Amino acid sequence: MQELHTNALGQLYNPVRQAGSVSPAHWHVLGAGAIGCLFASALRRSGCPATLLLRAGEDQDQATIQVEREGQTTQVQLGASPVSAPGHIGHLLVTTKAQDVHDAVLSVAHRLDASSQVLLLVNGLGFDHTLRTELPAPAYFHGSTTEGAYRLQRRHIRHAGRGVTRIGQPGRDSAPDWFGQWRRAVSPSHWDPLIAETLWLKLAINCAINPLSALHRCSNGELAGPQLAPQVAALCDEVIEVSAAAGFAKVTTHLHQQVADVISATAANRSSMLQDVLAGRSTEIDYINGHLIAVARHYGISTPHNQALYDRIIKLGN
Ligand code: KPL
Repeated sequence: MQELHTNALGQLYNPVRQAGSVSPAHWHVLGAGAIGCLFASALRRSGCPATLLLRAGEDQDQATIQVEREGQTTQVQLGASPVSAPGHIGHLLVTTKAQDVHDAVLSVAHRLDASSQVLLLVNGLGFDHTLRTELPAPAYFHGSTTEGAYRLQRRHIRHAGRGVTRIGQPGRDSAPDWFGQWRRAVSPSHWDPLIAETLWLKLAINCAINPLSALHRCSNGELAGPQLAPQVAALCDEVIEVSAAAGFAKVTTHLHQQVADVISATAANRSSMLQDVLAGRSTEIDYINGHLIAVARHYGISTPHNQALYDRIIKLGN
């Protein structure tokens, strides 16, 4: 009898029949935060081998992830491997903070080659330029997700809200072989031929929400109030101007409304940057407003509102 597996939505399926003769990709995961744990456990539960990559000094070959969802806790057993181990990595999922991507991927460079597929599911933009020059061999993919998960304890997360995951490679219309299995594990996932636009829109929205909420230590919803809404609008205006210069005019046509929609849909949430500031972690500001400012500079555009917020976040010293 064939073994049935459960995908992240709790649906049963037969991985062998659905995947044809393709053996499941073995995913290694760098960055065991909330999203890393969520996707690693979903991949494992759907029948893909999945291994957490451990920092130097951590020495174990098994790891357990606990996922709380709608009051129920599921334990998922995965492989574990120190980054310094020798084995080849065919499929690498990177879910670190933007500022950690470069060093994290380089720490497993000896395990990657031209056949390796590296999926960067990371906030912000511009974190991979140096990496791609220093390590050009693997195929790099980008992703963006609206799945809502947060960390309760180490490798113990709550899956608070279902979202959509988009994956793509700029300039590539069709999905690679591994995407069929990925999609059964992490559902719903879409192959996105316009991933560059998707990532730019996410950046645009994050520029307007993240630093303001982090500086005022307020929930996303408070940005809609009379004191902060004009600042959100001023940030959006600058982002729209830079977007037009950078070839993303269409992406930000409705930016004011899109930002208002995200603020209202996530009203009770703390932005990821506020969470970083409150936890004393470094922020992703260089890869959000910092990236926008760098692109603006390239086109000779001044962005005083984004610059002022950038400077204030940098001054926090995280
Ligand atoms: O992506 C987010 C973040 O916090 O980084 C938003 C959309 C702003 C939700 O909080």
